[in-house]
Amino acid sequence: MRFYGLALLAGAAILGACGGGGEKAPATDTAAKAPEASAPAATTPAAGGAVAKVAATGTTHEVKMLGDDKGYRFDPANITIKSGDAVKFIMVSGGPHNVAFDPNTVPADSKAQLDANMDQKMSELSSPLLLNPNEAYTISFGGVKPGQYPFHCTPHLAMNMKGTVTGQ
Ligand SMILES: [Cu+2]
Repeated sequence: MRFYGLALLAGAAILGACGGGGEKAPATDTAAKAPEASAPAATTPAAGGAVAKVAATGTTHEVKMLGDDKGYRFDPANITIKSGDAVKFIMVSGGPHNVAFDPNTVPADSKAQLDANMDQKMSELSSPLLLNPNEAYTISFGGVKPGQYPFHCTPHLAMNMKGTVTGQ
């Protein structure tokens, strides 16, 4: 009985010693080095001739983006706004949808301003894709001159998903 107990104690002591000795490699070495390099570079607007975004000050008009058994469409497709208003495009069904103005048809003297007013663009005058219902993308027409601004949905251009913002 007594030997048995001692043996257990000795065993525990050895296990304890082993456990303590096993911690010699500090865990911090490996974790520290990886995720530093890719800190997002601050996107400062280009220096020469860059146009600053102008926030909307007027009404926000809503346009739904739809795709169902009636086809792919903006609703309403044609809207009339005042300079300084905003247009909020809301993904309803049948996405992904986006809003893209054709650089060739946008009035030349407002192209840079409209482009500057669009956040997170995929390319010039082209919004990101909206994937999920109730996602929305708002474009300020602040500083954008009166005129016709035809737009389309890039994924559904061939299905005639188009509209026009008329600025007054
Ligand atoms: Cu679409």
